[in-house]
Amino acid sequence: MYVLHGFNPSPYSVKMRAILRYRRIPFVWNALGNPRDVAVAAGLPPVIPILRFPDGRMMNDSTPLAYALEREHRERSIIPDDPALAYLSDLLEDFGDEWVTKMMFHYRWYYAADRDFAQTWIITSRDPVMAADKRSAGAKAFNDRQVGRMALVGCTEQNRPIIEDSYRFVLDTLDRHVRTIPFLFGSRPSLADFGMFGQLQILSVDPTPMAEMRARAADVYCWLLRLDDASGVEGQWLDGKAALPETLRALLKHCGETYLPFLAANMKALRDESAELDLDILGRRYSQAPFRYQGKCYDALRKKLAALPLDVRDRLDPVLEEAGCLRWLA
Ligand SMILES: N[C@@H](CCC(=O)N[C@@H](CS)C(=O)NCC(=O)O)C(=O)O
Repeated sequence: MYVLHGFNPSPYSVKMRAILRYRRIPFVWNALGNPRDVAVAAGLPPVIPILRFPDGRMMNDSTPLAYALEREHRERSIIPDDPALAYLSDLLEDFGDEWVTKMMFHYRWYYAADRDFAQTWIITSRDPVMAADKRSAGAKAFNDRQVGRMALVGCTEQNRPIIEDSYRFVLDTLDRHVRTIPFLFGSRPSLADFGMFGQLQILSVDPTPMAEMRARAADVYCWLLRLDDASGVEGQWLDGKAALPETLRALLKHCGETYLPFLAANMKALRDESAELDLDILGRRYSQAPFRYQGKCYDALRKKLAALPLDVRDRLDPVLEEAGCLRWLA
């Protein structure tokens, strides 16, 4: 049996749990104690979730984990059959994991109502029954640690309007999309759906972004409820040779205006060993310190595109070009 060590307030944990459920892979959801300790004890990077395979292997990092499951299980793959759509799914998954996460982190730790709720959610996920003084000390320590990390991930007062505008754009566009097509790439969910799901599921619980989502994009809220356990879904991929739906093109264009230029500026800052990157995003100045992991993400996206056969590139490049993504990826 697989064991998934994670916890409910963690976007990447609920992402992996939804993948395992959709794929009908039996697993135990182990959300007790501090799952981060499980990673450390296994000699893995200290991030959650961690998946224990039936043969005892332990692994973390949700994207490589999703691909490891693809190698072990053929049925109910979350990678579109068409290699051009598979690339777009990888791109939108990464956008979810690495850009939408800024929205998740910002809303959770910026507004007082969200900070208060997050403290309760996190502390009770570790231990629901704690002595009052231990509970408030633990909640405060976690709050202070996360608030102290906000600038590190770009969640600053300066960047706030960009992050909030981008949240509203994603909500509006996804809302239109799921009214016509059940999931991003057809009537079955892709890796991209799960990447977006992880972050948006948390945003659908934390009070400020939840209110915004319910008022503005109720269909997205309902899509999240469906995707949390999609074990009953049997669907088809979109035809990779047909024109992409307008809503997908709009999401890609947004990625080309926000996340991809950010990745390029981040890479340049890493190479130049600069303390800060800054660039214009959605008409405003965005800055933060460079982030090494996102340098790896950028490299992976570029290498994946470069490795695709020419006949796939002939179909994919015009789509990426029209969306303003190609100049960042090729
Ligand atoms: N790229 C990783 C990211 C995992 C991640 O950042 N997890 C967060 C919690 S959602 C974490 O463990 N952060 C470290 C910490 O809080 O100490 C993935 O896709 O799984």
